[in-house]
Amino acid sequence: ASPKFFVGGNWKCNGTKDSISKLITELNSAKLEPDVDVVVAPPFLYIDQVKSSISDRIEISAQNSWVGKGGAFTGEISVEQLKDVGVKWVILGHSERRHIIGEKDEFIGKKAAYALSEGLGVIACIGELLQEREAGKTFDVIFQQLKAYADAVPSWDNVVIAYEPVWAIGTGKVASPQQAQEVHVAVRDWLTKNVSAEVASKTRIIYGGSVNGGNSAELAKEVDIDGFLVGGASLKGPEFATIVNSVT
Ligand code: G2H
Repeated sequence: ASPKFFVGGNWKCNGTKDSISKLITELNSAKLEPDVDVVVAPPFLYIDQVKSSISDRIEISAQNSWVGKGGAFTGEISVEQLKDVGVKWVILGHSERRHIIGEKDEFIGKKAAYALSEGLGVIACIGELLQEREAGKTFDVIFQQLKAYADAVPSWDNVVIAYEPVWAIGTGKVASPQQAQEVHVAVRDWLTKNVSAEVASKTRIIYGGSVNGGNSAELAKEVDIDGFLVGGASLKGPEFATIVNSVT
């Protein structure tokens, strides 16, 4: 059987108390297919507001977490604090953190290991830049990113891998279903060879990068696409529900 479909909404650095309240009302009244894990990742500041008003049907993710126990780390948020307010997941290794903030593979691996050891699920992002794809280095890049997670994590039980080609993020230029499927198969093969066949078959590999209500159904037909990480289109409740319901 294929692993359970997983759809995450990454709200990034968007929203106000009012717009988020409207979005929650939309999400709470949307009809969501039951056999899908649905997660939203609000900005830290609004997590409490979301947690207290969103349906229990939807779990909450953070968009980042500190690499170890909290303390004197100005501006950071610890895994313990996230758990305290009811967060179940954290997105790590997002390309915006890799390429804008400068987070490196090893640091991301450590963050994943710490979050998992404390019981959070990790949405572990990977993905190549346009120039890397054009240079024929897509697989080298994603295998190196996968290795950094594999070297660090104690177990893959609570990990969802998000393949997000950087050239498709927020650009409106979605990967074709075939392009995404090709990489998802390569990720699964890599897991078989380097972790285990069991982890390869159980781990959800979701696609992110300009997913919307108009392209999710085609993408979801691909055998190795086990869900989506959605940015822009997750800010609209009805459209996000359409993406959730594209499960096949
Ligand atoms: C990729 C995605 C969500 P968008 O970053 O993580 O964003 O759907 O806006 O391309």
